[in-house]
Amino acid sequence: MSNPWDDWNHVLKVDPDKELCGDETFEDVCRTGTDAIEIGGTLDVTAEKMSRVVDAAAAYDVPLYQEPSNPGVVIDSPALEGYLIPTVFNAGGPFWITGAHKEWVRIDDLDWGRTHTEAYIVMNPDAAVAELTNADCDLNADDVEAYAKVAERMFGQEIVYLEYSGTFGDPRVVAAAADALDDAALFYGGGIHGYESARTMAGHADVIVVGDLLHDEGVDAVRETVEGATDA
Ligand code: 1GP
Repeated sequence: MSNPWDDWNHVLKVDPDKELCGDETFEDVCRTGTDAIEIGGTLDVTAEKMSRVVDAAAAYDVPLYQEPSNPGVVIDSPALEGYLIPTVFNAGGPFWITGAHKEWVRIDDLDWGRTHTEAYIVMNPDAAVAELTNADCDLNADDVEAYAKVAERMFGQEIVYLEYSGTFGDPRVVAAAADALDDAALFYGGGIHGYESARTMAGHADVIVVGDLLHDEGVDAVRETVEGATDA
């Protein structure tokens, strides 16, 4: 069975709590050449902010996915191609592994056909996601490889997401995660800031995710990362 992300190299993550640069619009964002837009953020996200981004990007031809950080921000919109639901495998307690999910599955008529899960391995202890989930980020390449295997082989995860949010990760660790996986797709996110960094990580991961660059530098910088990912 094919997955939507089988053909992706590049995902742009839009944080609904952050502004776009200058007078850039969502039309500009959708024309960066990214393969998909993931809408989500760790802090201060609301359903209303989510809807604003989805509505603004709906008119353009890029698949939109919501990545909710908690059940309260999940929105139902026909403009969404689907949902990417994170589980933090190295969280400090069960809430971010099954606890939040146990609340989320109570949503009426949950559309499983459009729902996919991501096994997060959080690597940057200073990132908001690490603090929120109390993640154990003291992991070497062997640990990451082991988590990736647990995610794929024991929990049947189709996406393993190596999350260095806010900092550029160690390519050797990304390579180790890639080696550990047979079928699951490896997503890498964190600190990608231009052509070279995109190309480096896309040389190991199946999909690279670019986040802050959009809000800090804008669409031209993002376009370079699309090129780097495509050339890898
Ligand atoms: C964040 O993995 C993404 O969830 C992207 O990270 O913001 O550092 O690009 P950056």
